Amino acid sequence: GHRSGVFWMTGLPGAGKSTIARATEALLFRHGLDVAVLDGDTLRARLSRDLGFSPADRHENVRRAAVVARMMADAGMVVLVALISPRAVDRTLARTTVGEGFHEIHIHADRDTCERRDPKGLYAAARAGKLAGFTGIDAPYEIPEAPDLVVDTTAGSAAQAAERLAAHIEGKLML
Ligand code: GGZ
Repeated sequence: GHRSGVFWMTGLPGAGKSTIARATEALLFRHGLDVAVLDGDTLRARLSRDLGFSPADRHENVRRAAVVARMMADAGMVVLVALISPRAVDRTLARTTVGEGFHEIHIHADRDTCERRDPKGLYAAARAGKLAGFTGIDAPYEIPEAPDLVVDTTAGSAAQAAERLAAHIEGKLML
């Protein structure tokens, strides 16, 4: 198919971005869409190995992801981008870079919930002073002011969140 769009999933570490992106990808694939996930973890291991977590490096990380997402959408794909992208100004750059078909999705859980989940132990490492500049502890996360959709992951399952996101996406695709 040629139905395309970029669905930019921003949120705190541990909010559920990667999990929901993967579950949503599976749902959309079953519905016959060409869909791909650009995940912060994977991008940083491949495209952005030279980048760390300073504000400037996060900015560059977001910029590169937006460029790649745009190219994939131009090729006819539904692109799910799962990046913390903590700064509103960087997300605005992503919106501008992608252009038509950009949608901002806030994957929301409050910081305490994310910290309790701590899937990779990074909140604990940050609390212990072993990881400086960790988003939510000693680096900022700016809550999206006017996202296209907020997915609250504190209530309900990841599968339910993915159903909701997939339904939203299917109503927003460019033809
Ligand atoms: C935030 C960090 C940090 C710091 C390492 N701050 O749960 P994870 O581990 O696998 O996903 C997080 C990932 C965040 O990369 P992004 O590319 O999404 O970030 S950004 O959009 O801000 O550029 C986390 C891990 O990297 N990680 N150190 N200090 N997350």
